[in-house]
Amino acid sequence: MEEKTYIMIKPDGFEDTAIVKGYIRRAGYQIVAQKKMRLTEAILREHYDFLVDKPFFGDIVEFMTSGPVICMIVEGENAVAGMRTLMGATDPNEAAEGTIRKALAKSKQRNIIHGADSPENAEKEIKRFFPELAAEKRRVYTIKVMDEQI
Ligand code: IDP
Repeated sequence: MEEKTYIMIKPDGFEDTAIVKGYIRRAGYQIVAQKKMRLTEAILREHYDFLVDKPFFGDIVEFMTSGPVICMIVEGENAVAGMRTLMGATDPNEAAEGTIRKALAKSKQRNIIHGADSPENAEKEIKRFFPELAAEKRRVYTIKVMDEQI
């Protein structure tokens, strides 16, 4: 099934943006929208609402606001589950060979990349990080936002 997912390169992956995009494209997915952004604590409280009570949440905010992120909408056959597989386990020590986190991530927290874990969350996250698409009054899933060189 052709679907869209929300992917985000975290601040520790910014320097490796081209490499990460290479993984995504070689796996057969298309990056149909992308932008560089700086996150705020407010958006992280929404995005990681299931983690706000964890003792390490402050570290997550510090890490995720420490530099720019690359927000992407990635499209393809079973993109949500497929991208989760390509990313690898949260902890790079547990990630399978050939995955992005195995190759590039440093720790369970500094793990390079985020990917939505269900089609429902993908839709929510696309709306959260690409609110300008809703304002376009076109279907978010058919628009190509920008293809700037990053
Ligand atoms: P996921 O990114 O693989 O879906 P989640 O469990 O949803 O993993 O956690 C979201 C993010 O929060 C992780 O990618 C990681 O950056 C951070 N995180 C999760 N668990 C821990 C932990 O035990 N220690 C430090 N950071 C964590």
